[in-house]
Amino acid sequence: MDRILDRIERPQDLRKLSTSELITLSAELREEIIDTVTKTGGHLGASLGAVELTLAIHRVYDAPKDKVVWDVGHQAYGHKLLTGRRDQFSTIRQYSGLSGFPLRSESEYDAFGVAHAGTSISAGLGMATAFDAQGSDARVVCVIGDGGLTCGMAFEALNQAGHLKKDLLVILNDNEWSISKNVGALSTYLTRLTSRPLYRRLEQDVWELLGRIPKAGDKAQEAAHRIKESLKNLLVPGVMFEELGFKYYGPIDGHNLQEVISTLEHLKHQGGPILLHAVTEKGKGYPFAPTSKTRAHGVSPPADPKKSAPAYTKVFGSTLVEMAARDPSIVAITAAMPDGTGTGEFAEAYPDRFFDVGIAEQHAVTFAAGLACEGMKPFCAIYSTFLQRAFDQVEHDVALQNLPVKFVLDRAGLVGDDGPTHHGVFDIAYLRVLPNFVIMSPKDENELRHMLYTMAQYHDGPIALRFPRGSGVGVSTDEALRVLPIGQAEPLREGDQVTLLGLGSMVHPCLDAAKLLEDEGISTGVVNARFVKPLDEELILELASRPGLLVTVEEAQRAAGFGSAVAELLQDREVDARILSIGIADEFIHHAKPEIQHRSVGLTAETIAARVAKQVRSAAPVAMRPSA
Ligand SMILES: Cc1ncc(C[n+]2csc(CCOP(=O)(O)OP(=O)(O)O)c2C)c(N)n1
Repeated sequence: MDRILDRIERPQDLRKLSTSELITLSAELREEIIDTVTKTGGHLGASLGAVELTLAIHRVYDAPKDKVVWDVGHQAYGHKLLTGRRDQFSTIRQYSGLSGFPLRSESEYDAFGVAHAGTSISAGLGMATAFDAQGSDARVVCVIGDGGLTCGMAFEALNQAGHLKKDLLVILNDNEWSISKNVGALSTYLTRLTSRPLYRRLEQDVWELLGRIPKAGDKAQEAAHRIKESLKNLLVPGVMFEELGFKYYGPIDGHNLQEVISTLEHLKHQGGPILLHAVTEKGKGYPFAPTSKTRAHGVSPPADPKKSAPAYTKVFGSTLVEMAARDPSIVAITAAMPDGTGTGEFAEAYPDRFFDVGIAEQHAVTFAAGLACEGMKPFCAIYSTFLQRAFDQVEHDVALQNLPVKFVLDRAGLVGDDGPTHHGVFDIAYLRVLPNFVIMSPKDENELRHMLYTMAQYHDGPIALRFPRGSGVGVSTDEALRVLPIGQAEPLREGDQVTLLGLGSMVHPCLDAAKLLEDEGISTGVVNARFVKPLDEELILELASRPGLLVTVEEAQRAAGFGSAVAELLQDREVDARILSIGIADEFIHHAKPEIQHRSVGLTAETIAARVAKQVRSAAPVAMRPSA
């Protein structure tokens, strides 16, 4: 069938359409997004909820000259479809296809690269300030969700925007949902704003009344303004945005295209910082289950039936609940991701000991530090990539004071389709440099359970545990939990020519690689490193004193990683050993299926074996040191 969508090559084409055609187009956009994303997986709910906002913005503003800055960017699928990427849309999140997020290198319409929340107002304000300095009349529109607005940096930006008074439109896309239901005092405040018909009516009445006063003079205008202000203060608790220097408009129905377009047309010609509050429905048009805890936030492509092992996330969540039953000092903290981090189960079992702080990783860490000061055992569950944002809090508030905060870093390693914004590959580097930290990584779900128990029993300082996205390896789990000796590795297999020292997710690929090497006649041992810090110095020094090659393997950046720690140890002890460090090189890894990513960076059994075999062959027999 002839679709309007197929005629849209650029946003300017929208100007030719009537309102009823735009409404038809909104239905086509939804259909296209649902059809594609249910196959590829991706962020469905946010994009469906933002369809009318997207259409209205591109109808009224003049991108790419005007800049549209999406917060998080997971709601920008409609934007991609309207900005010349319709033909590639089916490749979204696939290897060498479109990114799931706005990306400057992908399109001139993607004004700012994004995926971590809360950045839009800061970036948009920077652009608006640049335009002002350059005398440009380009406009800037930021679109931020009610979840994104819980980020500290969003408020830092509002604070400066209200002060600088540059022309900036912030559209607050309020659907009352973050990934899960949005929580916190700010969310309650926004709900109050959206349920205040009395104020809207009174405000209307005042202006209507004024309209009837012939040629109202300055004094009457001023009096009316005062009446309006006092009504607001009486009926709207806070008027927070106006006090921060923004003109507040709304709330409007973010699905009423006509209303959104006419509001934007009006606002486009207003100066200064403006906040437009639009109320939308997350997942609009998608038949998500009414019980859905995430409003179709993200959907996965059809599951692989072979993968029956439980997800690491799930094992973490249920083990935490199990430990908490016996230990009332255990509390859990998440930054807006109860389901993603597996702490949802804990929230249900122990609601009084569970804290969803909003998208506020920095606060989460220092909040945990305070809890630890007073003898609680805070398990701070944050994805590896999102903890990056709280580095200073981790260093200054936790490590420096040697507080026993327990960091649980899910999605450590390559994450697949979400791509470089979400890979958890820097955590070893950013945690390893901090004195007092213990850092560990389990080889399977059973070891994860013991490591969690070890964390709970460890009181000497901060301790972090990193594990990968996805399923465990399918081992059976011990019922009784036990403490693992801090800094002790686990030898798994003996070999004379090579020892693979694998960390966490790389231990099993190392075991498989050892078999492949053995088949080629290269005798290979494997050690499960378990700890990045402290290292099992005794064992590593002993391994290094043997003839043959010592190979470290980690799913993280090589720079400042686990291999670097081993190399530093050997350098400090003046041990002259042959070592090879396998990890991720100095580059960002594109989105693709994890299997493709692992192969491309050399972290599969086959690629590890090939690399090691090459090294052994090229070095032997010259560099092979005689045994002591
Ligand atoms: C710093 C950071 N922490 C966590 C996340 C994970 N995350 C992705 S989307 C999202 C919720 C965003 O909610 P909102 O801004 O209201 O947008 P909506 O999905 O409702 O449109 C979260 C927590 C993130 N992207 N960035």
